[in-house]
Amino acid sequence: ETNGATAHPVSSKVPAVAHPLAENADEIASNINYHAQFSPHFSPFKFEPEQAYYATAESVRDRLVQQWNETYLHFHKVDPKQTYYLSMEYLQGRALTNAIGNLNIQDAYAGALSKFGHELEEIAEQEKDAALGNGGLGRLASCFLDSMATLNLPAWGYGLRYRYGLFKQRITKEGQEETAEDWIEKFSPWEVVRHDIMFPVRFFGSVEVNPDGSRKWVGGEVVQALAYDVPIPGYKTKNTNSLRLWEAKASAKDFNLFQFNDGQYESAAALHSRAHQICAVLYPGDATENGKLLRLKQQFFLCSASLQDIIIRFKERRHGKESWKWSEFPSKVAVQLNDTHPTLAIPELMRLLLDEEGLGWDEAWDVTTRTIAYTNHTVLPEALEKWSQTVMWKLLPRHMEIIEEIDKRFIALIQATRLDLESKLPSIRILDNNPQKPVVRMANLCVVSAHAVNGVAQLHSDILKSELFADYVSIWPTKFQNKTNGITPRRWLRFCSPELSNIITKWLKTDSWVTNLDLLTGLRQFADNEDLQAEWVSAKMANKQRLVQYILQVTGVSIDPNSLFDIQVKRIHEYKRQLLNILGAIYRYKILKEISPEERKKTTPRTIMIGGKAFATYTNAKRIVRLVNDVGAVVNNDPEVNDYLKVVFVPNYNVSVAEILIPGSELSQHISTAGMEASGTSNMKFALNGCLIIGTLDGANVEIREEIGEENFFLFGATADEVPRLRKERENGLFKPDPQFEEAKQFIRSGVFGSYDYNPLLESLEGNSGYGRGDYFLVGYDFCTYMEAQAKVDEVYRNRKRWAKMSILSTAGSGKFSSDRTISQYAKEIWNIEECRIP
Ligand code: B1N
Repeated sequence: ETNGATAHPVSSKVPAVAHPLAENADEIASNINYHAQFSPHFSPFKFEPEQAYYATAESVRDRLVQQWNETYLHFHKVDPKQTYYLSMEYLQGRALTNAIGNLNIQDAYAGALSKFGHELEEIAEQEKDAALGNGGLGRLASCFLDSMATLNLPAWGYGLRYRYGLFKQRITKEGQEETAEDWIEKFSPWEVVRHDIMFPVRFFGSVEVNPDGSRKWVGGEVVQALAYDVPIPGYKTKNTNSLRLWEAKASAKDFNLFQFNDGQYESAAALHSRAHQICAVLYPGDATENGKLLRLKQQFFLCSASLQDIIIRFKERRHGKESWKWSEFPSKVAVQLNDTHPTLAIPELMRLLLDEEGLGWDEAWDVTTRTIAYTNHTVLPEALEKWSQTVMWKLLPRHMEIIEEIDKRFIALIQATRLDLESKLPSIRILDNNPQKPVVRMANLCVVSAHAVNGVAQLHSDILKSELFADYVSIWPTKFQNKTNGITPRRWLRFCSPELSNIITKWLKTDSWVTNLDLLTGLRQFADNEDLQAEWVSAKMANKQRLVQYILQVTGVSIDPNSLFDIQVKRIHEYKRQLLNILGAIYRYKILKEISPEERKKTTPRTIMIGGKAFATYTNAKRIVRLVNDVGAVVNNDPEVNDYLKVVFVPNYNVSVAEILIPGSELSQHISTAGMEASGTSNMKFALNGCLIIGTLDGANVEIREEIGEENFFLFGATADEVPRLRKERENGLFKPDPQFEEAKQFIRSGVFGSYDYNPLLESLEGNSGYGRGDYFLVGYDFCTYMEAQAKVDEVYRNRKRWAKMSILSTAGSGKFSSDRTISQYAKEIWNIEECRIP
C-alpha cells in the first residue's frame, strides 16, 4: 500500500459536508472531508495519516461538543452538588480511540476512513499522548475522570496545561536521555480555549490592613489564568464532563512597548516570559520532592484559578434566588485534593471567604473544612511536601497568616481536649518552626483542614492510621477512610484488547461487564472449559504478536511469541525494586550459561521486559536503566542462551505503550518492598488482562490476591510488619545474604555486562550506604523467596492449560478494581453527590 499524497485524496468521491451528529460511515466520511478542507491546518489536498488523524479527531470533537454543551446546561439547570477534582497531574494518553469507543461508533468511523484508504488503528496511532503526569497518581486522576463521566456524576477535573509534559526517554549506550515532549507542537484537537474564562492570580505583594481590621492581599505580580477545556466523554452516555486546564498568560499591558522600541527586547517581554514559565513544564518528580519556587507557584496557580472559577459558578447558580448563604457552599461543592500538591486550596478558599466575601473566621473555616477532602498517595518521607516558611511568606504572605492562624487554633484544640496529645504537638502541628529550616507541613495542614482523609488501598490506609497519621486518629476517629484505587475497564480492557473483550462478551452473553465489572466473576464457571481456554489463548497470542512487532520496531530485538512474556513497567524507583528483577534475570542467565544444551532445552523460555522513566537527577534509578540495557545487549546477542532468555528495556514507557504491553503480558512483576507502594494501579490493569502477578504483599496486591485467589498469585517476600525488624537486623549485621544473591552481584562486577562501574549501585545493596543503611529496600533479604516464586512460575507455565485457567481466573477476579467502584465510593462516602444524567 502506498502512502503517497495521491493515494489518499481528500475529496475523491466523498463530499465535504458538516454532519456533526452523523451516524453512518458515508456521512462521517463527509464530515471528515469537511474538516480536512474547511478547518485547514496543513497544505490543501494532503491527506496522509497525520492529516487524516486531525480531521477525524475534529469530526469526533464536533459530536462531543454537542453533548458537552448539553451536559453543562443540564447541570446548570438542575444545580446538583458537584465535585471538583484538583490535581497537578493527568495522564490522559490518547483520546481518539477512547472517544470513538465511548460513543460506540467504531464501525462507522472505521468504515468512513476506509473510504479514504485509511485504517482507523493506524490513524489513531498518529495522536501524541497527553502526558501531563508522571505515573500512577496522574493516571489515576484520568481513570477517575472517565468513571465520573460514565457514572453521570457532576464532577470535573482541574489541572494545568503544561506546554511540555513528561519528558521523552531515549536510550543510548550511556542509558537514559531526556528530551522535552511537545504534545501540542501542532495543536490538540481535544482542547477548547475559553477566551471568556480568565482569572487573575497574584504572587508576592503584601498584606494591607483596612480601617475595619479586615485584611487584603495587594501588590506583587499578577498573572492571568486562561481556561482550556478538554471534553471527557462517558461510556455509552450523553454525559460529557470537563477537564479544565489553566494556562498562565500575561496581558498586552504587561508588554513594555517603550522598552521594545528601544531595543530592549528581553526586558520588554520580561513579564510575559515569567508568566510563560509557570505552565512551561510538568514537574518530573514521582514520589520525590525538590523544593522549587516554580513548583509552588504552579500549585498556587492551579488552586487560585480553580477556586475563583468554582465560586463564580456557585454564585451564578444562586443568581435570582432570593437569599442564599455561604453555609450552602459545601452542599453544592466538594473539592478533592489529589495528594498534598493542591493543599494551597485550603488557605486560598479561607482567604477568598474572609477577605473577598467578608465572612468571619468560624464561618469561613466551617465552609472550608466541609468542602475539602484529601487523598494521601504515599508514605515515603521524601515525598511528604514541606515548604519553606521563608519562601511562603514571600510568595503568599496572606496565606501564611492564615496558615499560622489554623496552626494556632489547632494547638488550642489539642490543649482543650483531654487526649494527652501535647507531647505530640511538635510533630502533629502544621508549622515546623525549627530555626534552621522552618517549614509548613502540607500533609498536616490537609489532615487538620479536610473533613475526610483517605488512603488508596486497604494496607496503605491501615498504615496511615497506625503510623503516619496515628496521632490524629484519636482526635478525629471517623475522618480516616480507605478508597482502594481502580482503573477504567474501558481503556484498559475493552479498547486496548478488543479480542479478549469479544470473548468475554461472548461467554458472559452480555457486554454489560464494561460498566459492571463484577460480572466478570461469571467467567469462573468456564475456567476449565477447553473451548474458552483455546479462544482465550489465541486472543492472548494475537496480543503477544502485536507486542512482538512493537518491540522489534522500537528496539530492533526480535522476541519469541512462544516464550513467557514477563513485564515490569512503572517509574524507576529503588523501592519498586527493578533491581531485584534484573538481578534475578542475571542469575537466570548465569545458570543458563552453566548448564548443558540438553538441560537448557528443558527450561521455560522467557522474555523479560522492563520499562519506565527515571527522574533525571535520581542517579541510582538511572544506573538501573543502564544496567537493564547492558544486560539485554549481552544476553540477547548470546547465541547459546538467547532462545531461552531475552531481556528488553522498553523505551519511553507511557500510556499508549502500556496499551500495547499490558494486553500482551502473561506475567507481571509488582515487587516493591512491603509497605512502600501505596497501591499500584498497573497491577490491576495486568490482572484484568489475564496476566498473572508475581508480587509482594504490598499496596493493592493484597486485595488483588484476595479477589483472584491465592493459588493464582505468585507471592514472595517479607510482609510490611516484618520490614522494620528486618531493617534493624540488617543494621546490626545479623543478616546473612543468600549465596545466589552474592553470585548475581559478583557476575555484574566481573564485567560480563561491560565496563561501566556498577559498584556504587551494588553498594546500595550492601554495607551502610543508600538511605543511610545498606539495602534499605531489602533486595537481598527477599531475593531468595523471589527466586523460588520465579521457579514456581516456570513450572506452572510449562502446563499451558493450567496457566490458561489461572489467566481466566485472574480476569474473572478483577471486577473490584474498576474505577467505577472506587468513584462510587468517593461519591457516597466522601462527596455526597449523586448522578445527574442528561435526559
Ligand atoms: O500514586 C498511585 C499509587 O498507586 C502508587 O502506589 C503511588 O506511588 C502513587 C510526588 C507522587 N504517590 N505519590 C506520588 C507523584 C508525583 C509527585 O510529584 C508524589 N505518586 C504516588 C495512585 O494512588
